[in-house]
Amino acid sequence: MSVNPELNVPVGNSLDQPIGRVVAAPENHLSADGLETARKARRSFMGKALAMGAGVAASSQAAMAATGERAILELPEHTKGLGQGVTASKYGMPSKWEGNLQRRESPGLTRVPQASVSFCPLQGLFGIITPSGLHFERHHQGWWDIDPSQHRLMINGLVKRERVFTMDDLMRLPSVSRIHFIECGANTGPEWGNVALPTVQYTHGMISCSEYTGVMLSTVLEMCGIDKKAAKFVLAEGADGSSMTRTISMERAMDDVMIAWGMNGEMLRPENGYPLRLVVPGVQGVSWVKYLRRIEVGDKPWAAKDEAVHYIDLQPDGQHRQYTSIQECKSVITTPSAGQTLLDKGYYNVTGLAWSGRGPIKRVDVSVDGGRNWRTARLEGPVQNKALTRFNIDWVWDGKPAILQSRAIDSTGYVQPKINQLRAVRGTRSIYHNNAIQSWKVSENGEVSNVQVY
Ligand SMILES: Nc1nc2c(c(=O)[nH]1)N[C@H]1C(S)=C(S)[C@@H](COP(=O)(O)O)O[C@H]1N2
Ligand SMILES: [Mo]
Repeated sequence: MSVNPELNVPVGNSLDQPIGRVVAAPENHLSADGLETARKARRSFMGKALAMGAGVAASSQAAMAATGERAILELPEHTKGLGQGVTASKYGMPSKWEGNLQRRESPGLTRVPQASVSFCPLQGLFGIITPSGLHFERHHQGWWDIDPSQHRLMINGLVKRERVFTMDDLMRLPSVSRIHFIECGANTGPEWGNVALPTVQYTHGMISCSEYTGVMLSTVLEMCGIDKKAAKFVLAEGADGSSMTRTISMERAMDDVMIAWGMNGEMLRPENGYPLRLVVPGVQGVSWVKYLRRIEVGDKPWAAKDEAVHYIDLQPDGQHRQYTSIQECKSVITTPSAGQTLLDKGYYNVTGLAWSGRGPIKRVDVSVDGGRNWRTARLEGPVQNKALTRFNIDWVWDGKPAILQSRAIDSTGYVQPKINQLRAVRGTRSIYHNNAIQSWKVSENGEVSNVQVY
């Protein structure tokens, strides 16, 4: 089996994994006091089972021998010895066998790690939630671990009462928890220029999905008394050296934007904006201001550098699209994907992720012949608003070359476009906002690679 060293889950391995979980032994549910009783009960059960007849034992031994598997034939060390003590007073970490599953930097993408990207290993993840230690990172001037007791959020501008909040002030307010994706506007950007990055981690890894906890921005703005007639926009500002400021319409600000301190059940990670970040569901990552320190209410867009000069799309006619905020409907197959290798012909569960900045995903279709025929995939529910949605579909590979694609449709009826449809409208000089259908080629030898199909 040949596997790219950066890939944690070669396709072969994921099929080798047990399909169901072994039912937990009863002692798993008992307190320490109950353990001895449970052990005795188990011993007597096993004794009875053994006594039930040598015939059963003999045939099961024959079956075991036939497997030729050491883990079956011999009792492994860990069935005999004493395991490790509880993992108290330190943060629990993933298994050492999973160490290859890491965020990765794209070599040569940026000059310094403080103004760079680390990509999320989508090929190794299950479900829709991104483990916080694998959340993609995008910093313009490096990250900070800010002392929350010193951190402040100021609300100023067209409000009746300008206010400064401490973290404690904010965390007393009515809170909500919601699952949303965040995608950098530059995700999949190199595909505009036909640059075939080698794995889904690099093509699509500037997306992650978490459960965020915080207070609605509308709650805080209402506390300050916004001037309903004049107030049309808000400006969000971060406390790092990047002078990250972004304009958000008042309509959106009062809708589903959150001031979040929580991510996946714990405080935000420093890389992702600890202790406070803006969550702007459906909108490109740059508006999700980290280390949030100020929100100004105003009557016109600010045209800050990160919206006037950066994060704009150069069109074929030489003009730029500005304030293109919403991440349009998009999807990608994460397994099998480029860099992985199919071990053999036969059954595969094709799986991937779909999302839309406009609402929930309605349907995902999958093609194995480069877009000639499509079948509808199974969505893993519950399907959530402006969140990643996991899809699966059965596929029996006949060993011949194949081209795998997925095409998502969102609740507005919008259908994810092909790359040539996007190029016809937007040209080839954009960096941002590429939501085209992704194609993975499966070669006869099972190797999967990144190709473009027009
Ligand atoms: N203060 C601050 N906020 C920021 C940035 C930044 O560099 N500084 N980067 C932005 C960009 S471009 C993106 S894509 C997202 C990335 O968020 P993440 O690092 O949590 O993935 O944060 C946005 N918010
Ligand atoms: Mo970004």
